[in-house]
Amino acid sequence: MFKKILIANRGEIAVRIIRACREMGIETVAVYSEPDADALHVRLADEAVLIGPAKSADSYLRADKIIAAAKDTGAEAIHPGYGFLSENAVFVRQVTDSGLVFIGPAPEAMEAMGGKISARKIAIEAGVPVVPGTTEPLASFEEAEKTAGEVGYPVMLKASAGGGGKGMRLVNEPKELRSAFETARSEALAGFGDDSVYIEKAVVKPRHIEIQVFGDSHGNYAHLGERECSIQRRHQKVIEECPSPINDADLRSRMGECAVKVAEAVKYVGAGTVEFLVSDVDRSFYFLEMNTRLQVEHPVTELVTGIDIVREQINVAAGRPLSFTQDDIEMRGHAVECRVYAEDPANNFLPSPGTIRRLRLPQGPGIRDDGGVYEGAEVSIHYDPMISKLCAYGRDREEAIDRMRRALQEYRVEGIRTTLPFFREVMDDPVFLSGKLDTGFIGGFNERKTQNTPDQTEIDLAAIAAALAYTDAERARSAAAPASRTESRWTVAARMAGLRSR
Ligand code: MV4
Repeated sequence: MFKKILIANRGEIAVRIIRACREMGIETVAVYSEPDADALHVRLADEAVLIGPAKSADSYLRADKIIAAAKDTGAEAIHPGYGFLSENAVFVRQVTDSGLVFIGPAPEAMEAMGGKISARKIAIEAGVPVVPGTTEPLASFEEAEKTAGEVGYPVMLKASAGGGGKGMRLVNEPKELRSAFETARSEALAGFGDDSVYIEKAVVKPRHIEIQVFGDSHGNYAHLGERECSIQRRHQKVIEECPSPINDADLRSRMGECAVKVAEAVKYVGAGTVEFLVSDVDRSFYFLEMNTRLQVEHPVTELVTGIDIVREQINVAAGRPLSFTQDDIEMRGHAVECRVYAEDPANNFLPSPGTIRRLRLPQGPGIRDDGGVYEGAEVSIHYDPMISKLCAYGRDREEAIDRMRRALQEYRVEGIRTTLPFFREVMDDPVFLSGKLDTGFIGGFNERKTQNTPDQTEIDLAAIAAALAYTDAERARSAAAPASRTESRWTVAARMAGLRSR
């Protein structure tokens, strides 16, 4: 087992990994950029190495500096966390060529899953359902037209070099196809320097459900159930939960088996996540892609299965077998995660950097907050503005949401704006509470909000109506009392409604 691990990341995930190392008796080395000198992960690590200025390209993405820091401090392994270099096969090779262990999959597995087309081909060969469509880029509009006719509308045109929702176009009927095809190609060329586009049948209002998988270097594989990740904003997950409200044991085992088949196909070692689109119509599911890293939302799986995913990653990287078999895995209870961001929901979620003047974190039954900040900490503009992942665990979904609602009320941050008010509203949203989620949830939530929020005229009229009702009551009372100078009812009403009387 490693004696010392370097964490090549920052923020809450660096803190999370340091905690796992500490519990395992492993020393930790943090790396940090100049603005992160006082960051929580630097404070918690046993050692810390400055690797550069604020810009990620000059610090957290500088493979040479990270590897040098590991060599200089005698760290035997590097944990990349997520983001930054966590899915960079070149970095993995540099780490292993330097005689260090990369805590994650082999570069070949990373590369096999890195390209969407190659990942699709692997899934097809593994007998895993993919969305019907082409696996090679379309050679012509005629081929697009032919395929669309075969799979049926609506279809989705996707840029081969796209990803994360970029370079996708939904086509609902044949007459739209030609212009959509031309536009998709020109956008792909402009966006990614590669105009190749492929076509799939569109899964309408899909859920995004992902399966946590694990492989070790002894040929063992297992899945840790699913996570519901349909609540996304601009293809960024916002709220995740485990298990999915629609998954039952049968769907879970079928999706889990498919996820394990994909992992086996690339001899995957370590923690990975296989993403699926799930149709609410018939609960059919389709392979979307595989993420070859630890996911932000891993805590909800940890809470429901009891498995410490980071600990397993470290054990597997050290050559140990998985500490569990598939039969050991059971889903118990329900967990929900809210990604708390330093963004202003009242201002189109614009980042809200600054100093956290006051911070009160929620605690108590069923609450876990994986955070990377403290009172007085700076939320920088240089990096992802997530300040913590608030998780609530309960015996079932209802209890988990009750606890999340209570925790969101306790959670206090002053000095910056956060997405906390947004989550407080979602926890009372009838569609969210129903569990009938799909990737269009946030769009629908915003529409419901707009519909239920009266516009200013309605507010003024309500105020005047209230004032008139009040003056009527006043007049009735004064009619019973001695005569006195009575103002016109409009003057009184205007005064009551806070409007200047004309
Ligand atoms: C789709 C789809 C419907 N049908 N493919 C979005 C980003 C990338 N992961 C793939 N995405 C989608 N692919 C077909 N054939 C709907 C989406 C999609 C989506 C998927 C998962 C999570 C959020 C999403 C938001 C919009 C669209």
